[in-house]
Amino acid sequence: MRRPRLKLITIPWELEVPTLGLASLAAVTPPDFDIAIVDLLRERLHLDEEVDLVGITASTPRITAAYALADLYRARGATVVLGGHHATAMPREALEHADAVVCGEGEVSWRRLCDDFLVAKSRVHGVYRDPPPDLGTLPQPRLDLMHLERYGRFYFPLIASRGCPEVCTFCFAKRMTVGYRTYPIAHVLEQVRRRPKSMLSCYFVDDNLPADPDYSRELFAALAKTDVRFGMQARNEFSQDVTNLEQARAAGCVLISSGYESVNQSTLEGTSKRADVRDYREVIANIFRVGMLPSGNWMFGFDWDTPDIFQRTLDFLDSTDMMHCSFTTEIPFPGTSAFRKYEREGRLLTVNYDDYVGKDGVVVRPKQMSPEQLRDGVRWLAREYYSLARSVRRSRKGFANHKLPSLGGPLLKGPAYLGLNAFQWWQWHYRMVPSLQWLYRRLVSVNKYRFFSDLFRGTNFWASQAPEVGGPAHHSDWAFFSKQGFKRGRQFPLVEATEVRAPRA
Ligand code: B12
Ligand code: SF4
Repeated sequence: MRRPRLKLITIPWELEVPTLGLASLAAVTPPDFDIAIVDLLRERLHLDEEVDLVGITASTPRITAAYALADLYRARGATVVLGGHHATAMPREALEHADAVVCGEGEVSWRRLCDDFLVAKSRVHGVYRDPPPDLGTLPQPRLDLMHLERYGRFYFPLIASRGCPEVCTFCFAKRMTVGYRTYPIAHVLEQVRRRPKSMLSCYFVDDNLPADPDYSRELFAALAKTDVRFGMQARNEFSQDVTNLEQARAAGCVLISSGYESVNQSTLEGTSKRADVRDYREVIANIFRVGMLPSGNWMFGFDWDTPDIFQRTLDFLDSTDMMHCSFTTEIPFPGTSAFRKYEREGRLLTVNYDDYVGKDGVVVRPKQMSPEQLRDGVRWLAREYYSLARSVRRSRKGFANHKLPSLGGPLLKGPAYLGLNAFQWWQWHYRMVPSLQWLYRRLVSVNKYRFFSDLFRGTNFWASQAPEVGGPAHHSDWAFFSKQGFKRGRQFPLVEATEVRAPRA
């Protein structure tokens, strides 16, 4: 008898990084299965390949595509399971497209589900919700099942902890997991050891890696004995203590990304961020001084934000050494307390998940400005921050800081910082400038075809199969993936409130 075939599929947002979630599930899958992990933006999915069990992951802005794919596989007789953040928030909705939905951290439920499947596929149904796994017993994620050579060389995912002890209103972390738990340090070191040598740097996907100072001290001491170079996410209080930063730097940390969220103290308090904006300047300067890149995430459109928030943020950034930023409107993801609040107040402009993209997409009616002001304010800020003059200034500062790392050798240090800024510039401008949108569309759709082995794998299901099985009549890969607004005229629209349909939790 042939072994049951399992496909684990991710529908990423953009050309991103290897998905650790699916690699973690693959690691606990019983050996009875033939497993393949497919990243839909990295390779072609041949729908006619025989498959018995399909697991699909997608975040909210890709969930509509995930549902369509799930419907297709079910129509073809496969058993379909959905998991991840969105499915956890909306299990009943997800169950309309799948035989089973796994809520929260997946390992324990997935193992149980696979065992059910091996007994009889009809046993796989309904919502699986189990206690989170003991991180000390988890095997190494099976990243070897992904085509790692198809991803960039700067981001190999590592993980040392799960969860976050904080309770920010817009964040889903507390719904996904219980408290904050850490992996044994030996497990992390083994992840580091197994990374492909072609990877120039790694990234810890942990929400807040150094949430437990004792653990992080021990981890950094152990990492300092390796040659790994990495980025991580840390709350800003970690960076107030220069000793912490020096330990992280000695361990190989080159970038600290923090959710500063706002320069408006009322916003920090209103969203339970538990931070003091007066500390931010010192925190950013500390990171830079120790020789790491400070990267900041900023959100706009909260109830306490007035139209001057954009100028205030730019002034703040100009006066700091912040090297890298991401800007977005507030996106209340389903399952968060923010989502429930806006829903109660009737302020959600849309619950079409394709619009929950962030950046300049407005999905909530702001209190103290119009939706247009919010969208244009974020765009203005991104344009200004990534203007040529500011990019050059930041790159020069980076070049002059002798403690900062130089990817590719000292001569390439300046160009590397310019490249980082140019990349961010591009990420914003292809959303705002129609000709760059056009170019981006082409780049994404041809991406899959640059790999010789994929050229002869037959058609991808997005191209022709969907209408045949009653799925949505999309005519090309791109048309399907671009639903959320890359089509001309639909670029992150300000959707009218009439489009609201009630989501089911
Ligand atoms: C690293 C990261 C990224 C990276 C890489 C994403 C990737 N390809 O993995 C980058 C920077 C590219 C990124 C981008 C974005 N991200 Co992000 N990201 C994360 C982060 C910090 C870690 C993800 C991770 O690797 N976790 C570790 C693994 C082990 O856990 P996991 O992925 O959750 O998988 C477990 C379970 O979810 C479950 N599971 C997952 N899938 C499946 C499938 C099946 C079948 C089953 C059974 C179980 C299952 O089992 C897994 C093992 O326990 C999370 C926050 C977090 N801590 O999870 C946010 C998070 C996932 N991102 C989020 C968002 C919104 C985005 C963006 C949309 C942001 C934007 N506006 O551009 C994009 C879109 C990404 C996409 N894939 O479409 C949100 C998702 C919210 C939501 N409701 O969907 C999160 C939760 C952040 C937050 N707190 O709000 N992200
Ligand atoms: S500190 Fe970060 S990860 Fe923790 S709850 Fe707040 S936003 Fe989420």
